[in-house]
Amino acid sequence: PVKGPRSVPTHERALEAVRAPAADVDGFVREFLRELNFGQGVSLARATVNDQYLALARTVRHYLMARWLEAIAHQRREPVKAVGYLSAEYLLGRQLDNALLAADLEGVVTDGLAQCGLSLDTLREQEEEPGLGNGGLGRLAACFIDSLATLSVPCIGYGIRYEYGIFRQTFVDGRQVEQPDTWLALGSPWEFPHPESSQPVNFAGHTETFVDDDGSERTRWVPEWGVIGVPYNYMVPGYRNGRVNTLRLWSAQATKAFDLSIFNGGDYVDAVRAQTFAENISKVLYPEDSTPQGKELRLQQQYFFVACSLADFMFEVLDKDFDLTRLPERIVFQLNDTHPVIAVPEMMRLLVDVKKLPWDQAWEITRQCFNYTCHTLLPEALEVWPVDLLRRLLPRHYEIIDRINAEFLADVRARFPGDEMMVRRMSIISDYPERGVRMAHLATVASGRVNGVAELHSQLLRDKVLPDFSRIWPEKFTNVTNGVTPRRFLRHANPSLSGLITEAIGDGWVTDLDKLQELEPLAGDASFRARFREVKRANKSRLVNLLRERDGYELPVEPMLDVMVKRLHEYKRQSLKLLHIVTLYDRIASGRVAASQIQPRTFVFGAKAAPGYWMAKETIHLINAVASTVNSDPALEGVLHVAFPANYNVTLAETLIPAADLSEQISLAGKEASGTGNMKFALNGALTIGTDDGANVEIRRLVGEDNFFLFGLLEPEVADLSAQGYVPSSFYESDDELKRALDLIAAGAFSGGNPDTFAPVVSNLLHEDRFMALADYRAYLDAQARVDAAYADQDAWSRSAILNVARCGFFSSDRSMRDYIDRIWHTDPVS
Ligand code: B1N
Repeated sequence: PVKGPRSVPTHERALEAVRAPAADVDGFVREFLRELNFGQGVSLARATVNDQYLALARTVRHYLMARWLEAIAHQRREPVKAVGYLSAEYLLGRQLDNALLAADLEGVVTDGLAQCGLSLDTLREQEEEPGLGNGGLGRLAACFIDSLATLSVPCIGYGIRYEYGIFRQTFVDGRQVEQPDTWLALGSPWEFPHPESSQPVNFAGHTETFVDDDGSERTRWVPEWGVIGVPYNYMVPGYRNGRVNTLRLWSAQATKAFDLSIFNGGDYVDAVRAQTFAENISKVLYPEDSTPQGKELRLQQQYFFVACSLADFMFEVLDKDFDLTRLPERIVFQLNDTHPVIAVPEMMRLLVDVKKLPWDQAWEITRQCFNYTCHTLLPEALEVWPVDLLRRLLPRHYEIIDRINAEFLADVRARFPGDEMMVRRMSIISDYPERGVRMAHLATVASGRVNGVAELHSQLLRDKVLPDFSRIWPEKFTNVTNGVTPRRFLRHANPSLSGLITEAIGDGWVTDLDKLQELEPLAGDASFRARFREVKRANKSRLVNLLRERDGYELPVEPMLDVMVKRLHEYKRQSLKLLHIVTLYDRIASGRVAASQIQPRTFVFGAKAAPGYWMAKETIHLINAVASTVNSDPALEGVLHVAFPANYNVTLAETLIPAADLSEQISLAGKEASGTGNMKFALNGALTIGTDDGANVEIRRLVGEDNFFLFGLLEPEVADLSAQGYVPSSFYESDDELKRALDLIAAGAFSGGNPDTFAPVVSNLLHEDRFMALADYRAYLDAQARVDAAYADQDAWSRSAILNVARCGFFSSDRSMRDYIDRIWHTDPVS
């Protein structure tokens, strides 16, 4: 019962209760101190930095809360079709600055904290970033939900609340050592747990048929065990538009029934162990990137979050009695790679077994609700679940997949009678090397649209990865080139450049990045170029300071800053970058070139290797070894430096990218699906040295070939060379500098004279070199010589850099979202 004066209608009082605090300094200080005293339970005098940070975060939340509740209420009153983004990863980065930017509170907060004798700079450093993703795929999901909120498109992001995100990387004697990421340890002020909206999730057991009340034969799943999914909500604020969407991450908990039965059995220790077992499901993010982990726990994670999310949307967000035949009018689920594809049989199970819809009708609904984005081209990276495992863990889902497959193959046979090879190639269930469920095939069969993430990738996806599918369903396949959010990666990360841009063209670019085109004439303005160079220099000195404090590097500010940051993977070819550095070192060390003749450069690497990826970890060791040799050579002081700050993450990227002059995007052509780091660098005024791969192709086309350093084999040439039989040692034999560089590493020049240390890396390049680093070495060095020559003319270089900024508006994730909306989702914004 509602207490209080009757004259105030309930709904008005409810609205009053969520009115935001006054957005001025006094209003902020009052609210902040209230949070510190009553929320955190400390006085200002006794508060630790962590207390202050937590109170600040909660205060900032208050400013967004009314909008959030309104967005939820509005969706109930006047529902429109929403996007359900299903992703096993969200690499969010720090939340505080993003929220301040969205709510336009930075000025008020800076002044208000100053009145309390505190500094925003200190407090923001206290935040542990939620690293709930590995790399590009997880960061893309974070950019997409940011853009949807900014476009006022209703979206629920669904994922997993990993207790441990991507590991914290440390180096011990130059080798990677992983530490657990305890991002929740000091409190997590951005999340809202909702245990009352928990969802049960079942596993294992068997299925049985039975005769229903109406006389029809049905199947039911009798599971063996289950867990509870507890949702944690996060605000996803749009940029100054009053829209706040929701990110809902699921955490696994033991069910009461589960441990009670064991408690009652008297075994307390077993009961507690059972709890641990259940809660393992959301314990840790798999640290694999661009490769699947075929582990049972990973399949449990996938089904866990997908089952929670579908039930949440279908039975909580929608009314329990909603007519599910109209489901496609209310939701469109986007499958972020194959990780959530088990959602397809789960939806069929809900519709057929739980809601008792006829199979064909359920299939019709399901097909209208899903679309699939593929993020890879590496055949070994496509998920295939062993039939035995899937059947044991999700017996009913296996039956459903089997029936989907049977009906699909019947269709293929009808269209292509007698072509049993084609049937085998297309089957969702493969027979070889073991019986397995090909998740990409299941996704393609069930989805309205299938897209790649850059033009080249989408074309190769059609022609090489799923050629039979694109032949029977050409209209299913489309491209949506990736994008990055200009809020975090330009406006927030690069305040100096943002200020310069806004001064020149106004601030409309923050939500309409095509406006950057208006900078184009300024590339011809000498005084603008000079100011642009000042900005770059200031960003470099900000980075040099950070790397001194964070990692103990002493780096000069003047040299060209050459950056390669991305996951460590052979296909991305950090080893090719190393061969360039070793060659420069060797030219000087051998006296072939005087140090004074070299264009000074500082190389920065940032890269985590999957803990089980041995060759990647050896490469990290080699980068660190080359760095310490180069950095300790007095002859190279001010000429060549190499920095490899540990634990590259979103937060470090925000300082690194704005400082870069040169962006390294050097994957073997046809291997990098898109890349998104490449976009962030160009947008911040770095020039790219890159292969004809992924989104590099589109970046080069847009910025102009004169403002991009292209090199290397083209994708068809890679295919030809592979077909001929690639012999890496032939390149070693025929290129003296390449031979010298590899010999230097092999001789122990970077390992205190020990030839064994890096023998495996050298031998791998010489005899295997799956990604043709040696074949592209000479072209790469030639392109680097062009870079040096171009950089010598600083004025011309900054002209090119400004043109990169001016022409990269296309790579806003706002544009990517508009493409998804127009071509795939057909959703409308809320006014
Ligand atoms: O997705 C990014 C692309 O820009 C990159 O080119 C692409 O490599 C990346 C399994 C992946 N593809 N596949 C993954 C990540 C985790 C995992 O467990 C695969 N990541 C990509 C965004 O489109």
